[in-house]
Amino acid sequence: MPANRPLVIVTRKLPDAIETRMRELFETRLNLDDTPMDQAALIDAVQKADVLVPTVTDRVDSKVLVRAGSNLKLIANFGNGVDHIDVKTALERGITVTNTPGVLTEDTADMTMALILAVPRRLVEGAEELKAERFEGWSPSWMLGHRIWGKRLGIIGMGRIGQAVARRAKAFGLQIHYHNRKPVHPQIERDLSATYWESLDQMLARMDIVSINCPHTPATYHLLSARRLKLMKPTAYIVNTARGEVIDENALARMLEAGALSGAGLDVFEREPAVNPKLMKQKNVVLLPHMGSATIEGRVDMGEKVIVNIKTFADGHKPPDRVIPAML
Ligand code: 8YV
Repeated sequence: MPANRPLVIVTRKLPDAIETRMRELFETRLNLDDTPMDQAALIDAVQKADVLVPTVTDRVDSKVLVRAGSNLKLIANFGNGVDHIDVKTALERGITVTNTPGVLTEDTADMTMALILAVPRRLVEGAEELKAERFEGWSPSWMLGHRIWGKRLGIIGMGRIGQAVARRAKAFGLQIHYHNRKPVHPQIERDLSATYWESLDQMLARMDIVSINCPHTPATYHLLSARRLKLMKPTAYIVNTARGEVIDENALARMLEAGALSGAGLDVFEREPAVNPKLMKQKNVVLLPHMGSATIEGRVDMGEKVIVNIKTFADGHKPPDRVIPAML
């Protein structure tokens, strides 16, 4: 790759300040009208680029990667999750992959907490009732939801985002439980008054609210399968701001329809942008269009990380946010 000005192809529209800086530093091709790239466009990009900057909407799979030109040496993902990139094939072909960890933790945790509040307290439903002019004055029995204070929250995936959710939830009076590949540091557990469950099945059966905060990997695909969803209490709620694929969406929709679960707050879906029509019909769900990390500040910080990763790599050093297979 040309040492100083690699050809960087960016697949989507990024914040202006980021695009401007990228053009100052690199030979940069932008996507100003923000049309998502189809497979043919992606193949064309990987054939030309020294560096590809994709997002979650690009499927950088082995079919795309086998067509990559020999000059493609870095995929600097704009985003934390890399489940849309075949990292193994990339690494086998000598392509480094980086992501943007850390900078969307607090925003995603805020949105998770918002859903933890919104679903049991019927926030969206209430707002819709008012706009539909069905508010006829206060009533002791109208729009009753459920208290979250004192309830048990089970966090699946106690990484950076899971812990940030736990800090918020503790302040709201929830009891923190979690399932993770391994327990977190004892000091963190003490600070959060958190209880570790090695068995996900056992934890699920006892929680009032379950929050998904783990990445989507082959090991977490449909982690919340139909069998596991059935272990949950019918009074329980489920919140997902991680990846749709972690829950069997069809099974979840069926259970909500049957009243076997009390509600769900979902920011992510299995086949985005498509959303299961059964979910759309439910009253007890809050559905958001994958906006957990959607703050201007967060997007600029993500862009800065992408720039640092490309610049460090182009200068001949190891970029700070390399994705290594052990992480997946
Ligand atoms: C990002 C996300 O905005 O970073 C992630 O993993 O899910 C999102 O919040 C998106 O991935 C951008 O590519």
